[in-house]
Amino acid sequence: MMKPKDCNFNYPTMSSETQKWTPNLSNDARGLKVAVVVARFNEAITSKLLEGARKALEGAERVDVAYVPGAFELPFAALILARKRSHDAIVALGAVIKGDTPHFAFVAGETARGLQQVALETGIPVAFGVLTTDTVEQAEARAGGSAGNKGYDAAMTAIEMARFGK
Ligand code: INI
Repeated sequence: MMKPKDCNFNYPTMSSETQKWTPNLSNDARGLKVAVVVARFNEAITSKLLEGARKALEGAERVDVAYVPGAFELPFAALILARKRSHDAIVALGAVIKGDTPHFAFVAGETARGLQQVALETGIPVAFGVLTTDTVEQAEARAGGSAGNKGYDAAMTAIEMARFGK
C-alpha cells in the first residue's frame, strides 16, 4: 500500500511536509466574495441564521444576499449563482421543521441533496446552513439561542472551503 510520503501529492492531514494542500483554517473572510441564499419559510428563524452568517462574513469583499420562498428552492438559486462564477462560496440558509406530514422529509432531503449537487457540479463550495429539526424550539436554539448559530457556522465553513486547496 502506498504510504503518505510516497504519494506525489499532499493531502491536508498526511504529514508535516505538506505545502500546497495545507488547509488555511483562518476564519478571515477578507478578499472573499460570498453569496448567501435564504429561505423565507420560517422567516423568524432564517433571519437569525442570516444575522449569524453576516457576522462570520464581516470583512468579506462582498456579501450578496438572495431570498427564495422555501428551503426546497435553495438548490435552484444556488445553481444559478454558482453558474455565474461571481462568488468564491455560497451559503444556503433555511429552516425545515417537522410537521405532521411527510412533506418535511422530502423538503429536507431534496434540499441537502440538491445543494451538494450544485457544489460538486460547479466546483463552487456550498455550505449547508439548513436546520432540520423536530420543533420550533430546537430551531430557535440553533439560530442564535442556546445551541449557537448554525448560520454563523455555515458561513465559517464557506470561508474555509473557499480557500481549500488555494
Ligand atoms: N420550506 C421550508 O423552508 N421549511 C419548511 O419547514 C417547509 N415545510 O415544512 O413545509 C417548507 N416547505 C416549502 C418548500 O420549501 C417549498 O417552498 C414549497 O414546497 C414550494 O416548492
